[in-house]
Amino acid sequence: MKTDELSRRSFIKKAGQLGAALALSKGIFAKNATAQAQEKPAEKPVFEGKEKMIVLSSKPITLEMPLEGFEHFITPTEFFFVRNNIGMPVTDIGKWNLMINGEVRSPLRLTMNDIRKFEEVETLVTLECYGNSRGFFEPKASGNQWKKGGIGTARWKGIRLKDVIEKANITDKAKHVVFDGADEPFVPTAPDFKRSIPIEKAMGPETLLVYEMNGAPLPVYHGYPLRVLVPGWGGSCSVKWLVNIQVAEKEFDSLYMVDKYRTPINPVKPGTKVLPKDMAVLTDLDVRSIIFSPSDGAKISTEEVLIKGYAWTGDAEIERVDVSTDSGKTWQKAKIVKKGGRYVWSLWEYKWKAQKQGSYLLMCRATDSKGRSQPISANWNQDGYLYNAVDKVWVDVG
Ligand SMILES: Nc1nc2c(c(=O)[nH]1)N[C@H]1C(S)=C(S)[C@@H](COP(=O)(O)O)O[C@H]1N2
Ligand SMILES: [Mo]
Repeated sequence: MKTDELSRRSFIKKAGQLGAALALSKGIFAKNATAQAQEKPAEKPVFEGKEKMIVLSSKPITLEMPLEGFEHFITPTEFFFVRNNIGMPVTDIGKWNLMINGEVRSPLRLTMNDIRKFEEVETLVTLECYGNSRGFFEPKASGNQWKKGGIGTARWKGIRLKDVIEKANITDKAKHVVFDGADEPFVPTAPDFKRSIPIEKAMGPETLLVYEMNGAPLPVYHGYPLRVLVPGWGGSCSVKWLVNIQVAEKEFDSLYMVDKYRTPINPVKPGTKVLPKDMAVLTDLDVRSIIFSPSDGAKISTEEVLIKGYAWTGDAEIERVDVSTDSGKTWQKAKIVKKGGRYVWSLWEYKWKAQKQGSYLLMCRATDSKGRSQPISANWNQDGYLYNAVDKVWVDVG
């Protein structure tokens, strides 16, 4: 989707150019400040408001949450991961509107004021990139090498997508809903980021159009002024900087549907290349749990330690989490200390006291209400999606 020239500028800055980056991060554009920022390329990229993040890539911007971010049940915005596939647009709200067209009897063009008139919903939702933890696949899968931090939980405020779609009055042909954001590729020949979800998920009461995150207007990084939020499904369904919702008969056929975000229909041996026709578009997330404390390689004492982690899943609920402290020989039930419920991660703990010094392999495994559980080694796929093997953390007790 085309916006103005400013949309292609990124948030990269270097120390001493705080002003320009700050103006950008707030969506207040200062023309000469940005020109300066561009003349002197950043030596080490730092992203305003996201200084504590691990930079996986700067163009497009991909920022991973460090382990310390997991200490917060609701992820502070400064720790919330960022995944852009192409550019990042800064929207002038005075010019912005949302178009709803396609297989509808009454196409709509809504301003932010119109959006605000629908019934407001505020809820916690955990968002995870389909590629989170790709960095753990063996052999290596191509793409951003995420560890555990391609996930976060925020308090989102917005309206139900279903209310907007119902107002537009869909035809009998409506089977999919295509979302387009204002972001553009860095080169005109590269494909735009546009994705679709099936109408059933779009009409689910959980699927939202959100304009607030953690009590503040949606930051530019996360889709200002409006994004889709598709709980339980991978982050790529939750299209940011939304400008168009097109109701369609068919699944959208862009690169981001036909080539990416697909997984083999039948499991394959690690390293096997599969053609798109033998793959299907990803839908809901799989069941998963991680340990965030202690961290891998940590040195701990023979005193009692608290093993802490999260568990989450797709269109289901977490039923239980089991922990092993002896390389998977025996498993004990962890205590769920904060149950997130559907679409929100659950915080769990397990008290453990090592009997003697040595190296220990800690593991965790969650089970969900669909009866799904985590495999010992991940289901390998060439693009490294949906990594959900039992988490493995080595600790040294000494
Ligand atoms: N318009 C647009 N929406 C997008 C993307 C994008 O590149 N462009 N990236 C998607 C992907 S792959 C993910 S994982 C989530 C990340 O959301 P976040 O950056 O707010 O954490 O946004 C999704 N929405
Ligand atoms: Mo993603």
